[in-house]
Amino acid sequence: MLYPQRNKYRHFVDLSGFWDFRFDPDDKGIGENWTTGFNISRPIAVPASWNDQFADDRDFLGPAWYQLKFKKPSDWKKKKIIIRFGSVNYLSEVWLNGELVGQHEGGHLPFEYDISNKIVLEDNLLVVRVDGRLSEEHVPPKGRPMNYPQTNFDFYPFCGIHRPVLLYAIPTEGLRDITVRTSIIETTGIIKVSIETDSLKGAYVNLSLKGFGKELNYTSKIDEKIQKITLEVKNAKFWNTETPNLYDLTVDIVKEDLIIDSYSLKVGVRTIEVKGDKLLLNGKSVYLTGFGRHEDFPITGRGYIPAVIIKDYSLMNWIGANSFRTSHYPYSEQMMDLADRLGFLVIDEIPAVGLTFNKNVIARHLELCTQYIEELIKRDKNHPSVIMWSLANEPHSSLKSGEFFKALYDKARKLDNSRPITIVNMMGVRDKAFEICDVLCINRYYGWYMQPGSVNEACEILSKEVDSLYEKHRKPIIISEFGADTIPGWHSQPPEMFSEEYQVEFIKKYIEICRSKPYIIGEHVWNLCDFKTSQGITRMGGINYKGVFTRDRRPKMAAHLLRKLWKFQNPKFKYSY
Ligand code: BDP
Repeated sequence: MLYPQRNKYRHFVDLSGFWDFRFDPDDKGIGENWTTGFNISRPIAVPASWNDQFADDRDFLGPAWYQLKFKKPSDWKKKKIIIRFGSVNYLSEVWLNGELVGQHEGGHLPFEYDISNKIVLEDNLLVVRVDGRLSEEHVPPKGRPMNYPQTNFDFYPFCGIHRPVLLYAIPTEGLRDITVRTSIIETTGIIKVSIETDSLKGAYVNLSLKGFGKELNYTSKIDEKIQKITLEVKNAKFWNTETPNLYDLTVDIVKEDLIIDSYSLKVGVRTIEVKGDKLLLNGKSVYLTGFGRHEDFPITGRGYIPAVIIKDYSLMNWIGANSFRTSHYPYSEQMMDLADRLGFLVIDEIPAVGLTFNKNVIARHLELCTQYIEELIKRDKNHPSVIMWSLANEPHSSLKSGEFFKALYDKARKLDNSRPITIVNMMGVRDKAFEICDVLCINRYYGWYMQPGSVNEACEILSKEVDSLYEKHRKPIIISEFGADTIPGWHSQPPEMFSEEYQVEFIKKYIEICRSKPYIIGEHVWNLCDFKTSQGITRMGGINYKGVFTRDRRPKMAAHLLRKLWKFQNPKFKYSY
């Protein structure tokens, strides 16, 4: 999937701004034809969740309606015109000038519609109905009445148009997709490029790869829908966490001596593989330090805010993190682009959190998870930063999950055989799903939910458990979550739960265990920042306080500890050249 781009042949406009909005508590919008526009409304910011923008109705999850009037740019002639939504949570339906253009399920992945035949030059009216109500059939699913809103997952079910809505124009015939795979032979970088075009028999594709004072060019005649081209870069500058070198690849389509389409892409030459109990980046052992995160910020909820992305990367860099997991859903495309540019390793997760394998929903959940992994790989396949796909976070069952995840794993493997695949688990040694994973990710809270207050006892249990897991599976293990709720400014000596001292002790002792086991290849603290979740007796003020930074990004004591451990006391296999 090619992100919209601006050049001589491709254009886009960002429809972000203030839109018209209204709640539809009686679900009467369709019956009353709001699809053709509605008069009563209030302004809302797009992109952003709707929940915290107003003084009322924070927990209203839908349906709700958005509308926007826009004009088509007058110079977009003879173009294919597409409307693209980066993310809308959860169900969406889109109408243009009263005509339905499409429906989408799932909150964190892009979707787009060809509106060439529906758009007019002046007064276009775009109407979007969004429904974020929770349901057991959805992924992620609704939970039991132990929290409010009733989620089966621990983050607030923010709703709305969360990422930019782009209107874009591309040539009616031209490039449709580009897939890049890289490998390394000694000092040579091998770049395999697959280029998908409309059927343009007789036209040519021109490739140019530029970077580090070199330029490689290649021309090939278009015979098939997909052209496969291999470039060899001698003495290549490889991509890694310390020097995230990126080349500029440009693909031009040339028909009858005229360029008719062009697209540019950043390419990082790197390999990633699991060998024995190690994860190898460019053939060298890499050890992950970092976090599970959330896309979460006051007022804007799960909405895309460029400055927060920059701040989070800056804090992760300050603290010495080299990686993160997109817990528990895919993050924005801009976040992924910056991971490439700044040299972060990403475990890229679909929004499959809280799966129960209940027999009434299992088939629908598998369909949705399959759709999500397809959409995710299509979107993120070209990022050198993506080192692993994660098929789920903490699925509930140990028995039924085997078959479910085998199907999902096979799907992901078929779409991308170049990256390891994992499932982030809480079940432990009995879990069937672990048999198919390439890397074992486990979330552990001994010393918090179990053995509360006793970090030493917790770590003894953890130590034994990881040994038996490794004994059984002989695969590398990442402790993908561990952490303790910590009220900023709350202190105690000796350390007690909820104090900053307890979080420090908890994280320090877990990290000692990680560093004492050669097969543990990563430590991801839960969470980078405090984040909003549903209300419940374990979540004061509806906040999960396991962040090492507050929700407004101020460090707790644990942040300074991590900086010391990650930045200045190098982990066991710190990646270096
Ligand atoms: C883990 C979940 C994560 C929660 C965390 C917690 O993966 O989403 O936020 O527990 O309880 O089990 O803080």
